[in-house]
Formats: sequence, C-alpha cells, structure tokens
Amino acid sequence: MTTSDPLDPTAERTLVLIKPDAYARGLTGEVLRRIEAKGYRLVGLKTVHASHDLLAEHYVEHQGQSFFEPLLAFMSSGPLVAVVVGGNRVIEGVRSMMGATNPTAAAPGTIRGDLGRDWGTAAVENIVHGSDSATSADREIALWFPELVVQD
Ligand code: DAT
Ligand code: MG
Repeated sequence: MTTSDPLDPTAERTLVLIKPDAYARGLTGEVLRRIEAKGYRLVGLKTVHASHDLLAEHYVEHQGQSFFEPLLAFMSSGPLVAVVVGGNRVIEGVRSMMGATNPTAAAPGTIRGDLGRDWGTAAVENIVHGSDSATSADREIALWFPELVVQD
C-alpha cells in the first residue's frame, strides 16, 4: 500500500460533518462533490442522527459558551452526514474550502460562502464542519468512526 492510497491508515485524514441544515436542504451531494472535485478521497461516510452526548463530546472545547446548548440542539435537530476525508494536507485544505465560520462573512467560492446564510438562529448554521488540526482530527475521527481507528 502506498501513501497515495486513500485507505492507507497513515495518510492524513480529517473529519467533515455535513450539518443538519445542509442535509435538510439537499446539499449533501454538493458538498461531497466539491470535496471530490478538489481531489480528496472519501474514506468513510455515514448518515447519523447524532445524540446530545456525542455532540457534547465533539464540541467539548465550546462548553460554557452561550451558544453551546443551541449548537447541540441544532446539530441534533435532524440527520447529518459524517465523512472521513483523506489526502495530503487535507485538514488545511478542507478548512480553506469551508470558509469563515460566519456564513455571511465567508468568501464567495467557499462552501459556507456559497451555500450558507444567516437565518437569525442562536447557533450559527453554516453547512459544514472540518477538523481544525491533526490533534482534533484524530480525536474527532475516533469519536465518529471508531471502526476506522487502527490500534497500535
Ligand atoms: P468552526 O466551525 O469554523 O471551527 P467554531 O469551532 O468556533 O467554528 O464553532 C463551532 C460552531 O459553533 C460553528 O461552526 C458555528 C457555531 N458558533 C461558533 N461561534 C458562534 C457564536 N458566536 N454564536 C453562535 N454560534 C456559533
Ligand atoms: Mg471549530
């Protein structure tokens, strides 16, 4: 197996969540299309109606923020699609494709800039999540895709 094999467990990976707003609007395919068109590989993919507990763990860094509970309510409001995406520098690459957190400010051409907007909700609804570092990616992939984690 070479490192160009997307299923090589040593290749760089990131966790993408196509959030309930995007799922409900039928934008899952458009987000996946962009990721594949960029050249990254879909390593794992599933539709999940995430629990409050899973989301509290996923967003643990935001515990105590005023938007924490609204964020969990939004993220558990319907199904989402969880994806492990692989490729060289994919963590940085997907963050760049996503655009800024606030979809009004996100640049046109980015996923959030093209597909998201402000709906006046307590939690920002912005189409997509992507891990922000290698440490976050490892932690988040273990949380959402324990079956993909190779024990050493
Ligand atoms: P990102 O998703 O760009 O990494 P983040 O980790 O700071 O942003 O926040 C996680 C999510 O929480 C974000 O995608 C949308 C929501 N959020 C962030 N800041 C917010 C705020 N001030 N008010 C409401 N929702 C917010
Ligand atoms: Mg973040």
